[in-house]
Amino acid sequence: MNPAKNYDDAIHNQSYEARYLTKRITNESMIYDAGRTKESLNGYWSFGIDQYDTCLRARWFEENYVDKDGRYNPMDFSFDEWEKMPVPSCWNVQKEKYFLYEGSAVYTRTFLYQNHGEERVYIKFGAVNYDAKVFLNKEYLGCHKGGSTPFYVEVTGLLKEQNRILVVANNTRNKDHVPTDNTDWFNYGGIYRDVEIIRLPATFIKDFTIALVPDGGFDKIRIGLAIEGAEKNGTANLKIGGLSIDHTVEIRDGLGSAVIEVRPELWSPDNPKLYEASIEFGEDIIREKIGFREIRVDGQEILLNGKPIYLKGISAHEESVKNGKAVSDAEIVENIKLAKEMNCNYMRLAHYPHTERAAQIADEMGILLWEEIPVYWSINFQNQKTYRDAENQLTELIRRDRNRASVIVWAVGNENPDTDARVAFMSALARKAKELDPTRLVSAACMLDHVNHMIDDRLADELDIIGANEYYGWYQPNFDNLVKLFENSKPIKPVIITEFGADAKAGHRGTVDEKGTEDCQHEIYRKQVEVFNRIPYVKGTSPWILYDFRCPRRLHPITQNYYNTKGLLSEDKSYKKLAFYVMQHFYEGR
Ligand code: GCB
Repeated sequence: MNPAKNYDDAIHNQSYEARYLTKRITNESMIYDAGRTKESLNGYWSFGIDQYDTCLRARWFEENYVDKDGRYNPMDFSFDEWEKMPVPSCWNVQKEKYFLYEGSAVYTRTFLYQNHGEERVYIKFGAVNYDAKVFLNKEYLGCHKGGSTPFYVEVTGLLKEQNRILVVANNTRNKDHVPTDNTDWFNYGGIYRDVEIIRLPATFIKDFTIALVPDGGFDKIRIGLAIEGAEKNGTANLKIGGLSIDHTVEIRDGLGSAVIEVRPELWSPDNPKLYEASIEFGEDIIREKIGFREIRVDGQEILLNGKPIYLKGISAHEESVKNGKAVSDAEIVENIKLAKEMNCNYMRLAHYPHTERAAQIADEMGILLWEEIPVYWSINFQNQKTYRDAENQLTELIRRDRNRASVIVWAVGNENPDTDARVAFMSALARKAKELDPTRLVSAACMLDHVNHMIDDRLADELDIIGANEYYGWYQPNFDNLVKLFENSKPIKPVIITEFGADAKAGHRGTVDEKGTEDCQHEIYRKQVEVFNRIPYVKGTSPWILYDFRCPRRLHPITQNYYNTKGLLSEDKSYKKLAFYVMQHFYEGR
């Protein structure tokens, strides 16, 4: 054994992780970046699977680290000789040997930087699953937890002409994480969304909200601003060309807000009208396309722009066979087109925040969205750290997407057991969502009482819409109990059937009783929609799911083969199953 080589590891074997947990990157360092110019750090990064976390233990990021006693802890290779991995991407789909890998991987690249007069600089990561530790020029900058939301690292004063950035990305599942170690989807790994540099002036717009005031009048827009930097007082200027708005907003102690009387043309799935808006403060300017619409609940009705709407939806994971979670714009457009072909006006983006591009594209194409955080099944509701992690992910999602007209629902979880700890945990999240965004609806996909056949969840008190997942005809074999469930339930709020469905291998045919066939799936869909049509308080559905998706828990060799086959299309979306047409027909008539 070479003692020098193992020196650091031996000392820190017990505690090396703790060293990196002190600096957390949270929503506090978030900056509003939609509509800003950014520079890409995407491309081919040097990449190494680091199964034993040697980078963190032996400080590879310091590149031949010498400890305080002068002992030398060498790296016996150079990063530049490593294999290359595209960023963004999921390592699982880049090489077969990485397909099932869970653990740490080191990503690093060099880049040149020249100051163009900016005084603050950030690096944005669109998403890294699950845990990311970021190093710049041998210095540790911090750790972000949460696999689907963006994070921002300030690098002001740390950039040189030649720089090395290094990220340790770790997708190990953990019972205290959000999601926990057990889910019904594939656990992809890597830096799978864009990495970008953002250059800013000394004082800049840190946060920006703009929305129609949801009072039923459609004649007021509220804008909110948060400024960071030395100049905390002054005036900001909002311009919306198409509405002849040129409005001054007073900024005091870094905050400003204004209500502007104006009657915009309203955004809806049928008329996805977007206005070009710009907001300027000092040397900083953000330019964005903004839609204005109102979403509200009145008794058991959901009102879009004051009119009752039935949410004709479909659930979708963020996945493609080729790219894993690193879906392209073309794939998002394809999904929305397929949903529209099914006559949908709405999609449920399950079970975690999808890329911000999804909501931006939905704004353009006109489809309503449910966005969700991965408070999925039995996470550790007792653990305060788990709560903080969930709340941070919720905050990062809402602050990222709250100017998107397409997004109408923030969902705080899916199918969680009804314990006191869970009710407290998720009620706090629902309240947080309302605090961050009073203009949208809050919901959760609730589990039903399958003993008494009732929609009965204590969390419902905190929700605007009750989401109900039910699998009558599939996991609950006696279909008649679905009718009982609706008879027994007396919700005072709108209910949407957030999930129903059945497995069917594409092209696999048989009788309606043969599980795993398209015929059985078709029959379950046919019976389901027939019942929904008779229940006045059901105000929408988002069946499970648009297309088949990878899932390590699905082992049936013929009908599953490590895929959840509840899709209405095959996993590559090339084939529509019979049930697709049931939904197309059902939605056509609503
Ligand atoms: C559910 C879950 C979803 C699963 C689905 C299934 O209730 O919410 O994530 O994939 O059931 O297929 O069992």
